[in-house]
Amino acid sequence: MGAPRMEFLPLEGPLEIAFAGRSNVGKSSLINALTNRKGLARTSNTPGRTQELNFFVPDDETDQPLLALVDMPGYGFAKAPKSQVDAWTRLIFTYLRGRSTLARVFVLIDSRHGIKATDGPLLDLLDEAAVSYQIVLTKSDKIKPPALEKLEAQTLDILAKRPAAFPSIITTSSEKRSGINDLRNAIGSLL
Ligand SMILES: Nc1nc2c(ncn2[C@@H]2O[C@H](COP(=O)(O)OP(=O)(O)OP(=O)(O)O)[C@@H](O)[C@H]2O)c(=O)[nH]1
Ligand SMILES: [Mg+2]
Repeated sequence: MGAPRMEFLPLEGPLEIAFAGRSNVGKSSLINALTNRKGLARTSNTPGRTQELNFFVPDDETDQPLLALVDMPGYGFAKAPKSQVDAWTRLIFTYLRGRSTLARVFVLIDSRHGIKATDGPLLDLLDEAAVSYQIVLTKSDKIKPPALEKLEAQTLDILAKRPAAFPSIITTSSEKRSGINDLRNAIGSLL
């Protein structure tokens, strides 16, 4: 189910796990890797692909699914008009601040770049609203192991000063399918 604006949000029900991060960081690709479904969430080389909050609920025999994975538009640079990007950002922030069934936000960070100033407003919001979040490094196939280790250590230092941040990170590559089981285990322990 897709929600382009707050009034289209589904009723609160299953626990929700949201995937947030800059445009093009790999949110939709990670949801596909997690679910083993190539085209479940639409991905693209062009930043600004995902344009609404998309709620993915597992097929289940019961009427009450246990969880929903929530793909979101990105923030920061996107190939879309500024007014539209501003509207997405408001939608994401309003949803994240006020959703009582939101169990965890995975904040995706590109392994090549680390946490940047554009991630600040999201992390500030989550810290201020005491919404539990965990950093997931993406595209780890694009960086050499020593540089990756350095970035992991730098990222943990930044997180130590952030009250709502989970004190460990998960490093992934949707392309090489690495770290996907770590992410599944993190979701499993939340459930
Ligand atoms: N090499 C590599 N490329 C990746 C990986 N994950 C995603 N990509 C590529 O990065 C681009 C963006 O991926 P998306 O999953 O669409 O990113 P997104 O964060 O959902 O982007 P928006 O919806 O635009 O905010 C695509 O070209 C993907 O193929 C990865 O682990 N490794
Ligand atoms: Mg996307």
